[in-house]
Amino acid sequence: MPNLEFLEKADARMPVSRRWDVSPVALVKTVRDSSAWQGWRMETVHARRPLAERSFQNGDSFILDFGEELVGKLKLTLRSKENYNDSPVRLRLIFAEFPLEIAERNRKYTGTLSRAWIQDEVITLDDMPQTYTLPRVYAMRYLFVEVMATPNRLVFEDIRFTARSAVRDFVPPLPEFSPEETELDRAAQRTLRNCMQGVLLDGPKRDRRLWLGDLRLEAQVNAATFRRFDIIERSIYLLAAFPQEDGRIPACVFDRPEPYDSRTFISDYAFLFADLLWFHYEQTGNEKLLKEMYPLAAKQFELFRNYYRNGVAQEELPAWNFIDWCDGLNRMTACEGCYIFGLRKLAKIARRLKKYSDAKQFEQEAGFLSNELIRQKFDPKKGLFVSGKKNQISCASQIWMVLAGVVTDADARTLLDKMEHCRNILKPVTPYLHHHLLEAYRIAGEKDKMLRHLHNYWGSMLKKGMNVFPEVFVEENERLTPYGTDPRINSACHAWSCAPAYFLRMK
Ligand code: RAM
Repeated sequence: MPNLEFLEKADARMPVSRRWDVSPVALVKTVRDSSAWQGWRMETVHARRPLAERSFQNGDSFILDFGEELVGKLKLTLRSKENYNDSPVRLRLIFAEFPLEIAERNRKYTGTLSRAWIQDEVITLDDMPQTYTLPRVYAMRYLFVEVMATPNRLVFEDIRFTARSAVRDFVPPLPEFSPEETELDRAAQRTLRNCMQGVLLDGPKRDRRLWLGDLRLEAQVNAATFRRFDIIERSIYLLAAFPQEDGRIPACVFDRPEPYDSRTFISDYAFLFADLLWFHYEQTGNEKLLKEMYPLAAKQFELFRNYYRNGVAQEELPAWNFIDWCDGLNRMTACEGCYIFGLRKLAKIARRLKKYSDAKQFEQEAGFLSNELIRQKFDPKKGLFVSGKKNQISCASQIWMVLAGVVTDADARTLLDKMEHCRNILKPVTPYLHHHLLEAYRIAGEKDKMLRHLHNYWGSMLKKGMNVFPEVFVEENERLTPYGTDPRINSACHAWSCAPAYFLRMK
């Protein structure tokens, strides 16, 4: 049974959806370009000529650029050149976040997630003239239109996109931002804006749901930009409304048509719940929420405490352990880092709520685990932490050892330096883990490295032509996808990648 009180509180925080109309800014075409993202870019054909001045016949197609990625609904106003409609009009539409989705539209789909995520439609319209709004919400910058069938020449009187989000306006850049920083900030804010719907979505194209781990990072960027704490609280209440029978907090929930649970659980996300709460408290002072959520946050550690009784787990935790979408990553050390990191935040919450003996117990446990990790998992020769039976070396382990405070200050700086210069190390795949790398640099007092990494990693995305930041980005492997072999399934606007708007404001 869901917690009805929390559901009611979530309801009370339902944001108003802002709407605004956007017209296309140019007619474009796809062009092969080895320097562009995935080998494709859009080239302008006409910047100004109104579409209504032309007419189209069977087999014709065109692509519109709306200037930036938006989330919303498409409205078409159509008429036939002659007023005699012997048969219906049939159109093929593709809504694209990035050029490849249109350029490679006819390739067989080879992804592992449902093909229904791919934003293409065939629509059939009987009456001309008519204005038609497609029922589905799309995330797109480019629209491909193909006239599959028309009884006579077809005119597109008007094509517009009604964008939607809980926020409309970006917050201004800081005066000291360089032009590139302003652009990084803008793309990051756009990414977050597009994901700010009824809840904080992971991505508006896919999966369109609220994930706990994503929310935690979105909450950080929100605090530095839009400051819509109502939506953060709504999201927290929704997650907390659906604990499993043993008390596990879901890794994700659905918001529509009515909130419901996914029965998905991710151990590291669950440990980080305490940090999400503490961060929200620091921003808002909402102690009531802390009190309401404390038992659930504490429960997540209780469920796994036994696995860490010897200081280091002997086997993988029996759950989905995420950390990053990196094939072959051993997640044991990083997960323990998340456990300790979360536990320290839980101790802070306990102290704030005057639960002093709980706080003390959590602090002691975190201290014990930290010492054991250094004793059992630190390789003094390499100067790096290892993970799993095969002593795997990954960036993920080092990042989480710093974040968990297992190593601090000069030791943390040395560790991050060793990590940077280690040749055979497993690197992060998602902006999610890269966000944590920035955070590790920040708390180790390496602000220059933090900014350098931000400019390198997110700056390359801009150079590749992105105006929002994606779910996965590995410069050397542009077609990488966590879901099979079809990059069209990837989400190009994924809020766990909006880090720049947060870290740039921390200088
Ligand atoms: C994917 C989503 C989401 C992430 C999970 C683990 O389905 O992209 O962002 O939190 O995986």
